[in-house]
Amino acid sequence: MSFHISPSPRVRRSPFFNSTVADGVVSFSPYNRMLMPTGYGDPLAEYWRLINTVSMWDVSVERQVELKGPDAARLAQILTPRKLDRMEAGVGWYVALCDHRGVLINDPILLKHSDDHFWLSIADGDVLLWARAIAAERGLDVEVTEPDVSPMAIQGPKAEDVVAALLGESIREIRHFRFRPMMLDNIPLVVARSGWSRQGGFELYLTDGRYGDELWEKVKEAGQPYGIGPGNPNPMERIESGLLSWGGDTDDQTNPFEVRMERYIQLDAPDDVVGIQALRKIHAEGPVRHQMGIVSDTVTAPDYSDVSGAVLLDGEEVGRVTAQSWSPRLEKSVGLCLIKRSVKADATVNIVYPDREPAEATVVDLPFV
Ligand code: THG
Repeated sequence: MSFHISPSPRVRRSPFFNSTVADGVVSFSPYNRMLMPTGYGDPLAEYWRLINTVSMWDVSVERQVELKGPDAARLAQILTPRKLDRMEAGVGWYVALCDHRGVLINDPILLKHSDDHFWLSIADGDVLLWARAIAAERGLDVEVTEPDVSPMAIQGPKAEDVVAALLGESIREIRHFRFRPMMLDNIPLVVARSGWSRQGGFELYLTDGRYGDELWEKVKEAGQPYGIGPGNPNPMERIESGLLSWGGDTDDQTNPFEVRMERYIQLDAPDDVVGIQALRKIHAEGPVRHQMGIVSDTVTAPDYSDVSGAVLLDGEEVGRVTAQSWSPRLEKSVGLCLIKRSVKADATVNIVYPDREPAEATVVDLPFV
């Protein structure tokens, strides 16, 4: 199979695009009308680099939706059922965005710059349209835009050393999910301790896309002594760690209680929060499904790619597998599923795949590692 993607203004380019190509990217996935690198040709090496040393990722597809103006804090609160009144400037919070049905429509990190300035660092979805529409319908005085901001993630046990070599020892003081604006020579950044892995690390939000290739080079150079190499949000590690992939693990009915986000929902959030009434009702009635892990001894072939299938209990379909991969640390095939709440840990189920032999699996609690 060999094909290419037609160039078009509709497929937006990451400021790191040329660098990722030069470094040998072999696959992309569409995300927020951009291309996210998803591999450099050696999935196992990329996985172990993240676990043992340090990996650098072009995650500029995690676009920012900027809320700016007197009603920015009001809009942020209306958009999420996590209570924001105690949020300080300089922190990021993981939040749920829900629609009026209480369905999870995105799971961004909300970064608070000041009382009238926020970023929603979004997963794959049209939050810009959504936030603008809600702001206009509620008559709020706030500008909602997509600024020139492109995150790069540096993840793994050596990430802190690399970022310290790059930006100085002071970065070691940045606590989990905190951020600060910094200059790297002439390159403007917002530096945060965060990222979509459980191996620890930082995200450098580049705030001027003209410096993409220059930043990539500098990170590569600073990371050389630590064995840095290119990677991407890693499907094996994130399944082992139980990190949510919105749009993959969720469907058009999924509410936050089903995907282990209950600690980010406060039912006493203000009554004007979008979806809060629906969430109170769902909570009172009890959510129907839950996200669980599956472990299979039947699937013994190392498979590094996501696959999906139907989950059957005694011949009856009780849900879907949403992601599955070989786990190099458990040396087993592991996966995530969204299944009926009545099906609990230790249940033995059958997975029926569209394109391979069915397999037996055991339902387990998350995370795996
Ligand atoms: N970084 C940035 N933006 C993003 C992501 C990112 N936007 C899209 C997507 N990823 C958002 N999704 C997540 C999901 C989980 C976490 C971060 C972003 C995460 N969760 C931890 C957990 O679930 O335990 C910690 C949450 C917490 O401490 O509150 O890290 O990766 N810029």
